Amino acid sequence: MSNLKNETLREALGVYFIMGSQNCITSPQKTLDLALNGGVSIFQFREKGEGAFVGTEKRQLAKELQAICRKNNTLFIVNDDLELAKELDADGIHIGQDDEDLQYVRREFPDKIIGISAHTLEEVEKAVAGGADYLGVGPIYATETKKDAKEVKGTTLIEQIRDLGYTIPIVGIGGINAKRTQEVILAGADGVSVITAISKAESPDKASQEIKSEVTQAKKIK
Ligand code: 3NM
Repeated sequence: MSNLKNETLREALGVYFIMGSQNCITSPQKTLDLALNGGVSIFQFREKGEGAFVGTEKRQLAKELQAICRKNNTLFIVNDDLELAKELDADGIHIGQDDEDLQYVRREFPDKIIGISAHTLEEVEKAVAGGADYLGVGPIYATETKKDAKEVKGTTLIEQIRDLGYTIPIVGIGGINAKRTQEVILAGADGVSVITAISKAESPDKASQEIKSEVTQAKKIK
């Protein structure tokens, strides 16, 4: 990815909303619409876990959420489903360490945004060498959302990555809400990835607005 694209992506990662129908307390379409109005800058469709749609229902929901993103000029990323990402011509794909091999995904999607979750410095090194465009680093705080999440690390790994001189765009993930946002950005992240704090908020628009404001304030301090 060129430097120009890299800087555009860094900016877009500010408030990174992730969800699937299983994370929402009202309709996912409504939740996403409100979240985008509030200031979410990039969205990842992650239809995964207990109660998640599969097959046609999953595809249909993905299409509808992508249309909402397009209407709002917001990047649409698909979690760990290469076929769906290809079919919808998504803007990018996010993979975990146990999903498809990064180099294979890069070959399949030479021009798309590819994000990967990283939990150790070794995984970071491999992700950078393998051509990832951004890293999801976590879990920063305890999370109820991902049952097989790794040990909580706070912001230590993000700080280590930056101390080693890596400039790859980073989003922190895991248990992040508005109050915890500044700490993550000040540690060296470009954005915060959030599920529950937006998907289960009484007002997803207000929750997104608050997180956006914290990201903006922290970036001014940096
Ligand atoms: N990945 P919430 S933590 C999807 O550590 C995901 O890689 C994580 O959800 C990781 O904002 C996580 O509700 C769940 O805590 C984040």
